Amino acid sequence: MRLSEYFLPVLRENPSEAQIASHRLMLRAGMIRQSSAGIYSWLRLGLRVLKKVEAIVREEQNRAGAQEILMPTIQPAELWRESGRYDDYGKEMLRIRDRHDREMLYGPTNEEQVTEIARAFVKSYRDLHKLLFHIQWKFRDEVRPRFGVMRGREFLMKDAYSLDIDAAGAKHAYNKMFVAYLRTFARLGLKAIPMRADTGPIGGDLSHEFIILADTGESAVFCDRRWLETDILAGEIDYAGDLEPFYKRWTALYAATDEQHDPASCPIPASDLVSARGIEVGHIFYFGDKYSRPMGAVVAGPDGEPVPIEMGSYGIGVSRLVGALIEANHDAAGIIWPESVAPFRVGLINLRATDPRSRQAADEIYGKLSAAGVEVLYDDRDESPGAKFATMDLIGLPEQVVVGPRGLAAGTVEMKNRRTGQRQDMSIESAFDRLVTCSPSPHPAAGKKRAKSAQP
Ligand code: 5CA
Repeated sequence: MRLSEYFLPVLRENPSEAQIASHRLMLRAGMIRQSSAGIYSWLRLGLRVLKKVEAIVREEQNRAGAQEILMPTIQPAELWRESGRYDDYGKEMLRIRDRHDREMLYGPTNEEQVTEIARAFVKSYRDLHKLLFHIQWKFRDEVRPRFGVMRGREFLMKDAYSLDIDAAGAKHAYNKMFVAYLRTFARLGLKAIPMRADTGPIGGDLSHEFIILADTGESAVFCDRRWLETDILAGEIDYAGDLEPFYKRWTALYAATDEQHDPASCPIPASDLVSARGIEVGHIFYFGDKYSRPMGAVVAGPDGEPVPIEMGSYGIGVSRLVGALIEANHDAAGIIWPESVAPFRVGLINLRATDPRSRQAADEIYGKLSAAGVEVLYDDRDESPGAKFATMDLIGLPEQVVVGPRGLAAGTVEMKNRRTGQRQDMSIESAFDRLVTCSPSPHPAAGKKRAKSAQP
């Protein structure tokens, strides 16, 4: 993509309304535009990242055996009256009336909607187990929307719902999502730590929040330092097998949010304890028959007896993750995207757009990289080198290739790694080789055979 044609409305000044790095950088890098409090348009660069995050979330849901559907954003109030949550949910729920004066609402979550689908179609224990998910916009009229997409009113969530005949089946489903979440966040380059949590308006008695560590996170968290050394992706996962040992292993390591942590009763010595800041990016719940019983989602059990479906729900804040990724990956100059979600892998800078030789060389590199399937954003604009460097650093593409008359005279271009800051002059061929042959390897999990080492 040529920057001269691309819609990238970067801001030179720091927007005054942004209090945290991710909000400031998303506005400055032209990723989002506020529409009203907590509601945003996603511009080109922001949407590219959002879609990449969404794709990784989807792949890991599929891998765990979850099946994608798409439920509406607007739901009938009636369903929420059946579960008893219509009044409980309070002012966070946006209530709407249609032209026939029917009460509707913009879904803050979808337990009721999925329970309605289950009761319509799932009639026998033989139809279970099922794990359904969708990736859909939610609306919560938060009292204090803030920090950009991190606490929005309209936000994109992946929410999955499990349907099982008994508690053992439901726990297996819970474990599947537990594992899938650890894998999802690890693939995004984030260290996510599951912590026991309150169930709030969703309900139930088993729940974990997944919290990623970031210096600017909203809440204080504490964890065993061994968490920092874990490699979730090293092990093979058989989702059909017994996942309880995996669950036990990852819940045995101490981790607690500020509210739950009590230094006096902490089970590990202070020398093993890491104190950090965290952002909640996922939350999973097991709530049994909380919705199925009042809503009549009942199946025939093995002896024909009626059994309410055992359920759980599993959320990931997809749009929040874009902000969280920036909180965990930035410096004074801007964003530093992990390879897995970078909007483009390479930023190609032509330092002298008016110099025919530079232009020809940069055009050629751009053409070859694009043809080789490398995602390149090519700064072909007639701007000062300083402005081009600043824009590239701000938008945080992992690799930069700088083409200019001086280097070309010596037969070289400059490669810069955005994260390490390391620069290296190299021939065009070597740069090309490095970018094409060292393209991010297909994720280890994409292969069929994986090492067993990290299995408990
Ligand atoms: N029904 C359950 C699970 S599907 C549920 O709604 N859980 S939740 O309330 O914890 O939300 C799931 C995830 O959505 C959270 O972990 C968080 O990452 C994200 N999220 C929640 N509220 C917001 C918000 N206001 N802005 C951005 N993301 C949010």
